[in-house]
Amino acid sequence: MNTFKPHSSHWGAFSGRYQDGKLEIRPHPGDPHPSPLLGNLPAIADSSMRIKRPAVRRGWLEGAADNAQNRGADDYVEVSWPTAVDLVAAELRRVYGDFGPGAVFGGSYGWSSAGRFHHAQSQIHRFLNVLGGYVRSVNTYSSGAAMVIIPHVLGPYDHFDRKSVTWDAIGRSSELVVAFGGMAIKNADVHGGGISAHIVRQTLNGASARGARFVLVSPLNDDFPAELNAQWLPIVPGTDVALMLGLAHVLVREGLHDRGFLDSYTVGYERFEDYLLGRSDGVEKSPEWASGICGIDVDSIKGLARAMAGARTLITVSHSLQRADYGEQPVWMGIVLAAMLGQIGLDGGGYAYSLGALGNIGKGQLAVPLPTFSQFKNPVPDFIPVARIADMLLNPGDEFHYNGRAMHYPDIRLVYWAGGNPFHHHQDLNRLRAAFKRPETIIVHETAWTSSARHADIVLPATTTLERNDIGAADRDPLMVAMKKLIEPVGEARDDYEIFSEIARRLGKFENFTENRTSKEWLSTLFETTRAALVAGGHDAPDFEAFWDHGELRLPLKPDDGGPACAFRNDPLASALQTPSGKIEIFSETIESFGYDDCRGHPQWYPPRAEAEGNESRFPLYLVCNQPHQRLHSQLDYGDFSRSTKIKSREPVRINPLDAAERGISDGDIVRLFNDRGSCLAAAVISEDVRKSVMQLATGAWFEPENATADKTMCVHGNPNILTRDVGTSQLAQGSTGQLTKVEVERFVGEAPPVQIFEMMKFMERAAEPGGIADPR
Ligand SMILES: Nc1nc2c(c(=O)[nH]1)N[C@H]1C(S)=C(S)[C@@H](COP(=O)(O)OP(=O)(O)OC[C@H]3O[C@@H](n4cnc5c(=O)[nH]c(N)nc54)[C@H](O)[C@@H]3O)O[C@H]1N2
Ligand SMILES: Nc1nc2c(c(=O)[nH]1)N[C@H]1C(S)=C(S)[C@@H](COP(=O)(O)OP(=O)(O)OC[C@H]3O[C@@H](n4cnc5c(=O)[nH]c(N)nc54)[C@H](O)[C@@H]3O)O[C@H]1N2
Ligand SMILES: [Mo]
Repeated sequence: MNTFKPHSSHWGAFSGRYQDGKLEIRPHPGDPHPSPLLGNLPAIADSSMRIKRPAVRRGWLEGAADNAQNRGADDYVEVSWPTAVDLVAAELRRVYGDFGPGAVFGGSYGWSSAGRFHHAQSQIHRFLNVLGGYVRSVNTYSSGAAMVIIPHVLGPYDHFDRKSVTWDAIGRSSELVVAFGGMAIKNADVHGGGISAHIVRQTLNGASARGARFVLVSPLNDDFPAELNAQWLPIVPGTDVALMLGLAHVLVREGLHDRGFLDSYTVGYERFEDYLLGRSDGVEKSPEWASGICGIDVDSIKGLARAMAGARTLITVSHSLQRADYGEQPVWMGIVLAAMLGQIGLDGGGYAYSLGALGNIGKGQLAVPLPTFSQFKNPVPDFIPVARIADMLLNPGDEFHYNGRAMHYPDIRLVYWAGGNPFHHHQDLNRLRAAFKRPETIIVHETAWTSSARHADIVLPATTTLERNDIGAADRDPLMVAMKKLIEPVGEARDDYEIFSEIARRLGKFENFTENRTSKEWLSTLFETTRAALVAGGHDAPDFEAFWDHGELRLPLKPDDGGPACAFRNDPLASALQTPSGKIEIFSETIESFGYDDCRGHPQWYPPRAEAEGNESRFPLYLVCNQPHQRLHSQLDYGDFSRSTKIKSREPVRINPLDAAERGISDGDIVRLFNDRGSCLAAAVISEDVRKSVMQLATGAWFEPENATADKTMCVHGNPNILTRDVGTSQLAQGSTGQLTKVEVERFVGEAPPVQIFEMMKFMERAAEPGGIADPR
């Protein structure tokens, strides 16, 4: 009889037991609302989607001329581990030798898995740094625009992401929470690195029972839990800035704005007010003006503005708002609106960016550092904003702008990825397919045959966390977990650490990479950082063996001091913000000095690009491409819970009844969504919870091209990134704009091409090991 052993994941702590060929999962007993996403885990143990052996794309292996054109459509040849490692080592030696580290792209963006040591991003970055470095990526798909605008106008991103308004403060003090983009409970199911207690639902309900009111500004009605009875303002997507300006206008016209706060704590309000009242551009941003853009009626705008001025009000702005054209603006304008209300720094009031987007945001701060595997230093100065990958591969040498700098795209020969899925996360997949034909070599470590693996030249099978021991711990979560190995490696899968160690050995860098430690030795070494801090703080501090035997360790939290915003309010000189003026920058001289036409000195309204281009008549529907409730991104789309939500094997797309009726679409129909960039099939779900003229198709259905050799192909499964635009938020941040796009939809007539992505990969015979490769040892 196997016993249940502790483990952890992005979607919760749990214990697991593998017996009779089945993995059983029990959520952590301390978790008040365990996530249903745990239901995707058992498939890891037995899915045909797991990569069993190293595999090499045939065209690359044979060195055929122009073979890169066949990426995404080629066969794979399984090879032995020694051969695979030799191939990778020889190719790295060639590229580093001939072109240097500036020709290697190792950005390798992605969530990988929980676990402080076997964290694929840390592993690959350390490995590439040992070889001399790599071109990196900066910022995230999550928060690309906010990470650049917030430091200019409020201070370090970290301060306002990690040390902002807490759930405790909302439970205690908020009277009105106005959530732009909502706080969908499904999003708080996950947190990168682990989450031991899902508390968002109970906190919101507690505040509601105390009498707090909630307003949901969103094109979807389920971005707040239903039981909150939030007031739903069904906004036209991409128009929050117009609504915020309309609210600000009411505050000024009715004398409800806090002049004292604006004078003491902000700079540049006057210039913004010139814009707001139309003195600078002749357009008053009145509620009537706002209503015509955002679709919320004038009385609701006026009523909300007055309510906000008359209560302890918290404004939240979700990540999703800034993952769109000019995404810097709603983040900034939300800050300005909160500043006008004068409540920034008050308990349960003011402004919180991205609260609810992940389960641990808004929890307390840990009082001790977590174990961290050093990535070493990267000497290569070149980088891209993360979502500019296709631009980089397609346009080496071209100039682009980022945060006040003119930069050039590097010339990339080799791409190395571990722990991310660009064919999940990137926009305009037909364009990404073209971009992925450019490098000479693409190497991917993956656990499963994702679309990114299917576009690589060398695919190395990685273990999942279930197949290895690790330490589970995450920012803002007090539970450290002894993640114990639950199953044997599937097929010939190996840990990323082991794979990199072997390649490093071939390249004479074994000691540099491993410091001569085994995985097990690394776990106890890394644990020491936290243990030493516990000792120094006078806390209980077990040694590694005791922690491992016990299975978990509770870490101390810092007291909730309200964070930098509260300190600034209490003493604006001693605790000045880390902005050029030391205050909230309603006008930023720095940003103005960059001279960008798509992000100027104060927040303002820009019509979304599709509207400006006049595409709205051919593609009249907004598509909201948000995070899936049934999985984390693309991870475990082959898992039981995710697959249980498919309809006729397709991803569900929600459509408003009026839009469906206009097009003769019924519930359960297979439909085709399309625009100039591409198309996909999905299954219609008719729902009143989406605003008229809006559809919703979550991200993460594994991309399956109808025709892998065509330049432009349809996805038969329902991946929205075949439709989204690959363009940066603005020249300031160059963030991803994947949340929104415009499309048309029709009922699919005839026999729909089958979804085969979850069928077993077909291989050529395990070929005779390729000759002609000199053994580099
Ligand atoms: N249209 C649109 N696109 C979006 C978004 C959107 O809102 N709309 N959201 C964006 C956002 S916010 C994000 S964060 C990204 C997410 O994009 P990603 O983080 O790239 O997505 P994941 O599916 O989590 O990819 C992680 C991959 O790592 C693999 N993996 C897991 N553990 C290991 C391991 O131990 N070793 C190795 N080698 N591999 C491992 C998994 O199998 C999986 O394929 O998507 C972005 N894309
Ligand atoms: N279950 C689950 N949870 C997740 C993830 C996941 O993959 N699965 N991914 C995690 C990650 S990496 C991140 S970064 C966060 C992302 O956090 P977010 O980006 O905030 O999450 P989304 O679900 O993409 O978007 C939230 C909601 O914003 C609304 N919205 C879209 N456009 C607009 C708009 O123009 N105006 C307004 N007012 N609302 C709009 C949509 O209705 C959408 O449901 O989620 C995290 N949580
Ligand atoms: Mo994200």
